Amino acid sequence: MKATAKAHTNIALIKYWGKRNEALILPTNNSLSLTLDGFFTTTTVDFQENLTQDQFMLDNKPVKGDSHQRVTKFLDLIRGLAGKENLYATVHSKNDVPTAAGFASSASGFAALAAAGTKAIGLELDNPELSRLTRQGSGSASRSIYGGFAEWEMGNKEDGSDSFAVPIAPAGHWDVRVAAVVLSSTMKKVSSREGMKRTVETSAFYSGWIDSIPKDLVEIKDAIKTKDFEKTGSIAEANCLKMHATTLAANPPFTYWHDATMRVMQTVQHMREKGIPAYFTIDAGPNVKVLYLPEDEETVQQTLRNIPGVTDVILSKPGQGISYL
Ligand code: 2P0
Repeated sequence: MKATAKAHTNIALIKYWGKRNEALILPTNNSLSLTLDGFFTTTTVDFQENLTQDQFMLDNKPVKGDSHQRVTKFLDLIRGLAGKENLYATVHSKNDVPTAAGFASSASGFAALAAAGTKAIGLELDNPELSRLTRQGSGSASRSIYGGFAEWEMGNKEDGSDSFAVPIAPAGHWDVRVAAVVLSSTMKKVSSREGMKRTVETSAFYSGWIDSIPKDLVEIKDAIKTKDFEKTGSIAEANCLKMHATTLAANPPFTYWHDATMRVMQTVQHMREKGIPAYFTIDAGPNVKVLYLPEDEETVQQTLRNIPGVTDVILSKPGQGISYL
């Protein structure tokens, strides 16, 4: 009972930042992302009758502790759905996500685990069902089921049955590019889980963040549909700034930005003043992702590489959704 699946990571243009239910991973707002071809996880799940517990290997190394626990808890959900509670598995995962690039490998990781695990145990889930399951491993992973642009609908039911991602436009719809700008100092003191929890519970700006999301979503979906790059980029950049503003108004306050983060943000804004359409977005860490168009690739890459504190720039195109190998 073995299956292998591949999933790509995604970058949120409208951020997921807050949970209304931590156990089920139910968000306080819809989010929207672009799946990226440059960063992916490949996972093989093999359920075997003779095993007495799950085994998890990441990049050929056995994993124990919290990460193993998170995988086992997720496999419990799959076993529950299949009615095979006593069937354990070996899980082999390979991450083609440069950790330094500041992408959470949890998005591609849980999407690949959900796809391979359900197939291996003999479940046939459609994409909404797979996304709903994947969400319970890691929220942002629910969007990685699809290629191109996807929206995670928060839903409003308490059991989470209406909280899953839907496709907005496939990878082939629009060739926008993303540069992952890697900074020399990437230490992060507040995890995204802890950061969003503290923000929901204490930030004076949290209600403003939530109130602003519906308009951002309507406008960015229209901009994606009509391939309006300036509009897409400016909404994404402003949404990112709002998310990060909530952390400054939390108690205790915190920020994911470093000095080099600010330098990259200012350089991107400066590129725009020079006529190059480029926009930034930042997740729960100091690294910056820059959206640009293919014709500006050389200029954008060179400009970003010249910023003090930048150690690498990794380029990516829109990526595909889940595939089975
Ligand atoms: C996002 N982030 O929309 C946002 C933007 C970080 C900033 O999703 O607790 O690893 O596993 O649901 O998905 C990071 O959070 O959190 C994240 P869990 P996840 O991509």
